Amino acid sequence: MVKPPPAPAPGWEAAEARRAPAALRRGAFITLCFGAFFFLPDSSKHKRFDLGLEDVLIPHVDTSKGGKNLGGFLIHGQGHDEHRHREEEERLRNKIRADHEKALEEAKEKLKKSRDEIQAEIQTEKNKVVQELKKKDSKPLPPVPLPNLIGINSGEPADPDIREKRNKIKEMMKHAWDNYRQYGWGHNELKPIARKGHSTNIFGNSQMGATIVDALDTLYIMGLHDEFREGQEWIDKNLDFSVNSEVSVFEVNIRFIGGLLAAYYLSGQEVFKIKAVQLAGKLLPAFNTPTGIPWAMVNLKSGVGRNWGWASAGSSILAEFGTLHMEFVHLSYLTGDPVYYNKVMHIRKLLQKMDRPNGLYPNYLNPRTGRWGQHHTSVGGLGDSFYEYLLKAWLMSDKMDTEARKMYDDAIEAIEKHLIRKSNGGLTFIGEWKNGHLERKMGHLTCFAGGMFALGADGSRDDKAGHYLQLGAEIAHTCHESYDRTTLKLGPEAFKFDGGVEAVAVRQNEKYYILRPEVIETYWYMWRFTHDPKYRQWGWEATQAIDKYCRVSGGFSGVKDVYSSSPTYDDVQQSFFLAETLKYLYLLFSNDDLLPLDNWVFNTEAHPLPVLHLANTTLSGNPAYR
Ligand code: DMJ
Repeated sequence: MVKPPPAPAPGWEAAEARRAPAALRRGAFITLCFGAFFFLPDSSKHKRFDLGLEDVLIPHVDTSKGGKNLGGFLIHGQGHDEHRHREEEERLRNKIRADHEKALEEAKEKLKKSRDEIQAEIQTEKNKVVQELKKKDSKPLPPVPLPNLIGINSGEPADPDIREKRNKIKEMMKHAWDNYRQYGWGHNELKPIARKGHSTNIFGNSQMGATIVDALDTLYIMGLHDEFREGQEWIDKNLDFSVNSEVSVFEVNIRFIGGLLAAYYLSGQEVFKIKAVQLAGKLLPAFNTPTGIPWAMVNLKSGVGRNWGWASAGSSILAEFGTLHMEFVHLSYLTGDPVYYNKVMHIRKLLQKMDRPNGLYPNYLNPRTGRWGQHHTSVGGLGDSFYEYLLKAWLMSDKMDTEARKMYDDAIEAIEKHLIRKSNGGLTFIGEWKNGHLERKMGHLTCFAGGMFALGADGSRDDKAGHYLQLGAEIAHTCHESYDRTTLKLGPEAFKFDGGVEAVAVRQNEKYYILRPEVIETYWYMWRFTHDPKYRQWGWEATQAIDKYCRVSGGFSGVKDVYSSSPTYDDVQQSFFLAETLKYLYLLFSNDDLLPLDNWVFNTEAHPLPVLHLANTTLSGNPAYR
């Protein structure tokens, strides 16, 4: 609708009002000619075409009531007025014709340009649109009071021997980082032997600098501040999530969102928070399933999600959709937007309503039907961090989220009853439940559970704290045995307790060590809760073995057979080696006042997030929510 004119010269005003649309049409025509039109938001595309030619060329004149309505302008009088009006229409038509001719001339001029020039113009146009979208994405977040950030710069041990060990671990971190910096910068991971970048399908097909994001908080607590700044600069300038890339929702959440949030809390640098929130927005379409259980993978650009081809009956994986809670609660806390919190609470509510065979959670859940897939249960791969996050949801809420604690207690009771056994040689192990049968095999991944039991001991049901601390110690012992019974003193990927075999890998494809952290993670938790020196001793054995057998001049590599005295390398420096393995080792040789467990909860990728002292679990205590 055109506004009524304020002065008695409607014709002139009308012409002025038409001038802008004519210029717009000229712009639209040129834009259309060179393809950039497709980068415009839908609303502006439509706007341009709504101002069509007939809008101007066919005036809305109604002569029936002795007055004229010209595009909203009411013109009174006849004779002289009508003549003036016709003249004005004529002038307007001429002007429009002239504008069109000019536009055509401009278009012809453009077509004379070289292909390169035209492409450069399209690129400029695209960049402008991308910049505008970016500006929209990075709108300021509401100020939120920061939680208690205690013990960020402490931990220096007084004992010179411990200090020396800690320095050695810092040196290993520098070796891993410097080589990645030199040979793999910006790639997701490093191939330390080929000395080039590496990636896997969990990160999609673009260079998202996974090692940089995963390593940031370790660099920070080790005091490697120049390296931290390099990483920050790369993230600021290069980390872009508007890419046509299909990523794992779980991996991106634990490594990227967890890593960015931890870097934000430790350093206070806003860029990390902004990037975490931008990325989280890109993961949200994964939740658009009939049940709200997210897909395993999502395309960051299109938002299209799907599940792994290998998962039972098109299912989502328990350890993946069940390992979002910590990060998503923090996202809601920092943004004041409950959307993240609601997504993870919806998953929890759905799981609470479901029947659980023997009280156990199967690893597979179909996001279309809401039904379990195969009845396999594991505290290792496919199940592990779901249980971890139930406990940590409670801890992170300052122990207010008692619903999570209850779910954890119930789950652990069922696990103890059906999955935990003692071997003939007296080693406590956690097996895997497969369709009513216990497989007497334990994965390296499962070894994290020793630390989890110790962490959950305080606050356990029926005051069984001593029992759970003991269970943690037994798992730590078993996992140490799995290391000690190898040639390299590094643990295999999976080991058996069957047919006379105890804590030893049997199949060739289970004999590898890929720089995983879980055993060291458990040593560290056990150390924090008991201060038994054997945990530092075991941690040091592992440090020396890694340095001896996994270190190469281009970084650190996994090894293919821990029982071979001349192992071959897998040529991958995993990002979790910097995020977790080296961080847990460093913490093991630091004082307890570095990241104290009363104030910090580590996500499953070892990224520390502060305890949120909120009034209750619905986050209604968060000022940003009001
Ligand atoms: C890490 O990415 C996380 O710890 C995850 O929960 C499982 N495993 C790897 C490291 O082994």
